[in-house]
Parts: sequence; structure tokens; C-alpha cells
Amino acid sequence: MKHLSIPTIFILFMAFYISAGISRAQDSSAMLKIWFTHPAAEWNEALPVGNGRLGAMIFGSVEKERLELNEQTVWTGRPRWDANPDALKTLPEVRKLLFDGKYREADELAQKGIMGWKPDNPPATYQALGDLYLDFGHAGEIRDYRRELNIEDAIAKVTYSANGTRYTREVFSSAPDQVLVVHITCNKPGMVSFTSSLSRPDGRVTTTTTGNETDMYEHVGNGVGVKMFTRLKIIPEGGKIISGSDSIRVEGANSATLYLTAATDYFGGDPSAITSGQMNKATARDYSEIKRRHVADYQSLFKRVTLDLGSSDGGYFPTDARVTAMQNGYVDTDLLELYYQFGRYLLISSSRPGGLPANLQGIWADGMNPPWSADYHININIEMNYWPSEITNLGELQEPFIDFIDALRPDAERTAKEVYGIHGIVAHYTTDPWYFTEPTGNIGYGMWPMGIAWSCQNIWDHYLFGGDKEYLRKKSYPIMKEAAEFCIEWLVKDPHTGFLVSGPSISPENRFYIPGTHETACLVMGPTMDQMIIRDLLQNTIKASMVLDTDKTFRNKMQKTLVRLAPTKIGSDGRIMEWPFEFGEPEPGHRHISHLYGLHPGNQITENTPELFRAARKTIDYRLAHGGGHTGWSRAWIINFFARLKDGEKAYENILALLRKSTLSNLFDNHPPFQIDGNFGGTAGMTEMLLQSHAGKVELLPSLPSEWKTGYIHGIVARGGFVVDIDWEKGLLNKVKIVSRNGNPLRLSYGAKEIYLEKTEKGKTYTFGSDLSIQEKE
Ligand code: FUC
Repeated sequence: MKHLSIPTIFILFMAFYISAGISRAQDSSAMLKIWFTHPAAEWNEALPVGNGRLGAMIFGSVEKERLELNEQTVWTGRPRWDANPDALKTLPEVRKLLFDGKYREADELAQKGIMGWKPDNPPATYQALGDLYLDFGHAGEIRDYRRELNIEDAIAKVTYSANGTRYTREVFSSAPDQVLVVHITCNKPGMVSFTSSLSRPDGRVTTTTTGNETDMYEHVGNGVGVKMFTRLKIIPEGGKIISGSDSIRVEGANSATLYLTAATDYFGGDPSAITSGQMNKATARDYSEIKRRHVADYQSLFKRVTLDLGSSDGGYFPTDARVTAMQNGYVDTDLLELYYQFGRYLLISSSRPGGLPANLQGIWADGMNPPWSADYHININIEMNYWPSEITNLGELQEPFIDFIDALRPDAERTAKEVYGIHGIVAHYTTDPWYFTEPTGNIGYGMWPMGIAWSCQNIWDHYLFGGDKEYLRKKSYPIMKEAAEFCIEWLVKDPHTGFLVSGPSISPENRFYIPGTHETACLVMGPTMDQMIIRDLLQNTIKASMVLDTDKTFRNKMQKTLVRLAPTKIGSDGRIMEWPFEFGEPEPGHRHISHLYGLHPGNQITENTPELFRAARKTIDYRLAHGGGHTGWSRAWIINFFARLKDGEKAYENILALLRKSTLSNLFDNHPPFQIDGNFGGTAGMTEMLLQSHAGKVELLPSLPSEWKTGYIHGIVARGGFVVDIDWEKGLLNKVKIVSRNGNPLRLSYGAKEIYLEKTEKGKTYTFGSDLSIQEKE
């Protein structure tokens, strides 16, 4: 169980690989596993499973197994209203100070007069549901230990031999049966014995055991939060059950299946009744049936995309050793494939229609106080969570995010009205499932009213990729329109330039030097990112209104506003300006690279805008030269930037940096601490290197690095509803297969070649050769 040293790994690898003669094709199933030869010593080494809502982190100890349990609606707190009653009258004063260049005074006044906060009303937080402990008491001689997560079937497994008996535990969380299942077997009859118990670190739960069932109840957050209920039922095969007051003992069974259901009253209903209904349905099926249904459901999503980057070796080594080898300079291409698919695994496991969106940690959180409350930061983080959704063929998994933004609307409308005195909807840097939207906390992060406007970029993409007009009409367009209404009324005329600008606002979480001083400030009128987001929103909402043939008058208004927006400026040193003036930068390598929003995820900066394109390049180079990319999500964003800049080598370099500097041994992204956005952003960035569709055409292999010589990616998606299979060889396109989901026209490009099909037939598959000539249509 000790870690291998790097030289040992290389020697072992070569010896094993050569002597065994195992080819990649023969053992490709070994590749999509995260595995260890030891139990998790801490939470960050545990393995995550989830069905979108109910999840667990599996530690895998031989003696006493721990599954830290999570359920996505376990939140403290309740709806709140923290608005500052002086906001409305303070707003014009702050704007005036900013237009007069009085930055310090403006910051002070906004902090006092606009930001809200009630110290007696602490912020809500997501929390762990509790822990399931299984005390096996196995000690003595332990051999052949392995703990793995197979991301091809979403099943975790712990296997070992204790005193000559081989034990296996399988764990998964089933979406079709809404149950977490643990199945324990061994190779000798009557040898499965253990004691199970449920608990929660805050020590406030009530647990009761009757027969083979333990129930756990708590009104979380000291009674200010959701009411949660968990049921654990054990069905042994053979042996006997002995129930204690809060534990169950299984003695001498051949095998045992544990069913765990959990729910809260967050979406309404009685959690005790909900979990009992789920339990009755689940236990009516035997283990093999539940497992079969789980695998079929999971694979219907996961198997849509396959990736092969060409080389093969690392799958024979435990994942922690592979990550360490990467950190020491080795390049394990298979680990990149695993990392890529792990991002998709995490999305499937933490975001399913009908539930809440994936939070800062997906659904997996340790204890009662996870970092940043594991909330919904919408100044990049949750948007990034959904970057891989459409492009990696998991478009429906973005719907919880859209539902969530939709559910913000009542509070968001009140904030627009009472805080800013205008119409439409607005939210700031973060929110939670109680849907607060008012500006709170410190201006340095809080005074940023673009949370919904940015989210509309994801929402519009959902239409561009999926093409569902009814969904656009009913769900997405009303959100976009109200967000656009807010922006139109929020913008003010800059008295110096005549342009419309957003403010007071910040360039997310960055600061600048007040000219002529060593003091820093953060508020301005017209930070570049706001201008870009609003431009994006107006352009997209105009298009949406045209698709739906509605709101001509409002469309007109949007068009008139659009042309008056302050443009993106390039500074004297050739970089995109982050603020309207060339301020000195106290932190030139800042993690937020907000002024490149137009490059990614937006599409205002492309090869069609060569000056901005060049300036974007300088901007990112400068950020990196000053230590940028030091958080996982920031590094992941940088991969996407370089992919869009058509620099495959730089994108690749930053993938390596993401794996080397910001990835934990279980492949979770490390901000630090664990934050899931980097996983999702990393998967998105790798996809953007192989396929792009933001600039009016479907671009094949736009940023293929020389290191990925031969390979394929099948099943990824382009705007317009095209499912694309790309095969390349020796760095060049070999063939491409495209299924047209919606019968849209197709502009296809590879390098300098471009073809245009005025229409495609819905449901048909088109195959093109390396010169983009059509080879086949089926
Ligand atoms: C944003 C970032 C931080 C962190 C937090 C959850 O505010 O600036 O780095 O990711 O979200």
C-alpha cells in the first residue's frame, strides 16, 4: 500500500508493458478507471459516485468503510432579503463620483449605501447529508487491495483479501431507481459480517433502527434549513440480522445489499414519505436488476462520446502514481483521456433534469462548512460547470441550470426594482437555492450585476445546440428578455464619450491603482466584461426574438441600445483593456481574465476581428507571464482561450499545467481546495481544441497539438445540432462523419478548406474525406 517512486514506476511500466505485450485494444477497459492500491487517507482521495442528486464519497477502508453521503438539497438557511434601503438614492451619487474619477470616494459610498448584509442572518450553506459506516473489523493479513471507480459504468469497487477470504464491495447511485446501493460479497459462504451505522458530523441527527432498517432525520441548520430524511435498509443473503438501537449487525451472510434513500422537503413533499416510496420500489428489485438499470441509464449518456488521443500506457498504474508521474514531468496521454471523460462522468453524476444544478463542488461536499458554502457563484464558476454540457453531447444536463436561473426571476425582479429602481431581472456574483439576488457583502466581489446576463450565454447556447424552439419560447426567451430589459435600463450615458456604460460595477474580483496613487479601487463605469456580456445578451436576445417572431418593438429597442454600447478598447501596449482607462494593475496575473469573455465563452473576438484577436493573445500572454492560471478554474479557462486563439500547443501546455498543478489524486480539480469547475472547464477546453462552432462555421481540429498525432473523437456536438465524429492521422484530418440532428445548413471548415451545404437532411449522416468532399450520405 505504499506509494511507488517515479523511477520505479517507469521501470515497472516498461517491464510490464513489454513482457505482457498487452495492446491497447485488448485492454482499453482498464483505461477509464480511477484506482488506488490503498484506502483514502482523506476526503480528497475518496471516490465520488452520484445520480445527479444523491451521492457518496467512498473511502474504502478495510476495517471500517466510510461513505460520506450527499444529497443536493441539503441546505441550511431560508429565503432572505438583505437589500440596502439606501441603494436607490445612493446609486446616482456613486455614478457621478465615478464619472468624475473619484474612485476611492465611490467605493466607500457604494459599500455603505448600496451593499446589503444582515450580520444576524448568516449565509446559507450546502452540507453533507451524513456518513454511512460499515464496520467489518477486518484486520490481520490484507492482500491485493484495490479501490476503483469505473467511469464507463459509474460503479465503484473495493476488493481485498482478508485472512485468505476475498471480499468485494460495489457502490453506485442509481438515477432510475433513486437509490444508493452497496453490494458486499465474498468468495466463501457465510463470511460477510459487519455493523452499519448512520451519523452526521453535527451530532444533531435522530437515528432509529427497526429490524433491518435505520432511519436518520434532522431539521438542518439548527432548524433553519431543509428537513432531511435518510433510510438505510439491508437485505442479506443468508446469515442473520441483529438490530441495535442505532446500528444493524449482519452476521455470517453470503452477501448483503444495502439500499439507501435520502430526500429533503426542498422541492416540497414529506421526505419520510418520499424516501419510503423510493425504498419500497428499489427493494422490490434484486441487485442484478438495479445494477443493470443503473448501467443502462448511465451509459445512455456517457457512451455518446468516445475519445482516443493515440497513446497508451498509464492505465496499468494507480491513478495517484500517474498524477505524481505527471507532476514530475511525465506525459501520460491516457490520463488526459481519463480526465476528459471524468468531467463528463461528474456532470452526469451531479446534474440531472428536475434537480438543482451542480454547485461549486458538484454534489460532493465534506462536513458542515464546505468552502464558499459550495454555493452557486455566477461570476464564472457555475457557467463553467456547464461549458462541457452541449459540446460533449450532454445538452439535457444543462437544464437544471436553466431552471435554476428561471427560479431566480421573482427575487431578481424585486432586486432590479427596489435596489436599482428599474425593470427586468438582475443577480450578482453568487446565489443559493433560496434564490437571493441582491448585492451583498464587499463591493470587491459583490457589486457586479451581471450574474443572470452571463448565465444567458449558456441559455442561448442550449438553443443553438439543441434547436428546441418550444423550449426557447417557454423557458429561455422570457429569462433572456427580462435580463435584456434590466441591462437596457441599467446602462447610462457616459458624459465624456456619449457611449452607454454599465456601472457602478467591477471587473470580477480584480482591482486597479487609482491614478497617481498607491491606493487600489474596484468600481468603474463600463468594465469591459460587463460591456461584452451585455452586447452578447442583446445580440442573442435579438436573434431569439427573430427565431420566435415576437417582440418587434422591444427588438428595435435592443438594436438601438446595441449600437450605443461602449466598444472594447485596446490599450497602448496592445492588450484588451480590462477597464475603460489604462489603470495600473496591482495583480497583473489575476485569476479572473474577465476582459476575454468575448473570446470565450462569447464570440465577439474571433479571426474575423483580427485586431482584437491579436490583442486577446497579448492579454493572455501577459496574464500568464505574471503568474496567471494559479487556480484550477482559471487554468481551465486559459485552455479554452488558447483553443479559441487556434494555438493548440499553448492549449496543450495548459492542460498539462492543469493536471500537474491543480488536480488532486482522485482527479478532482484543486482550486485549492477542491472545486469542480476546473474539471468541467478542462473537459470543455479539450473539446474546443478539436471542434469549434462559435464563429459561424463548424471548424474541425482548430487547435490540434502536435503531441496528439493520431486519434479520434466521436459524438461531440456543434451549434446547429451537428453530431461530429472526427478521425485524424499524423496530425491531419482523416475523415469526418456528421449527423444532422435538425436539418440546418452546414458550413464546414478544416484549415483553409471550407464547404457549405445550403441544407442538410434531418437525421442523415454525412461522411467527408480529408479534403471535405462528401464521400457518403446515409
Ligand atoms: C470566485 C473566484 C474564487 C472562487 C470562488 C468560489 O469568486 O474568484 O477564486 O473560485 O468564486
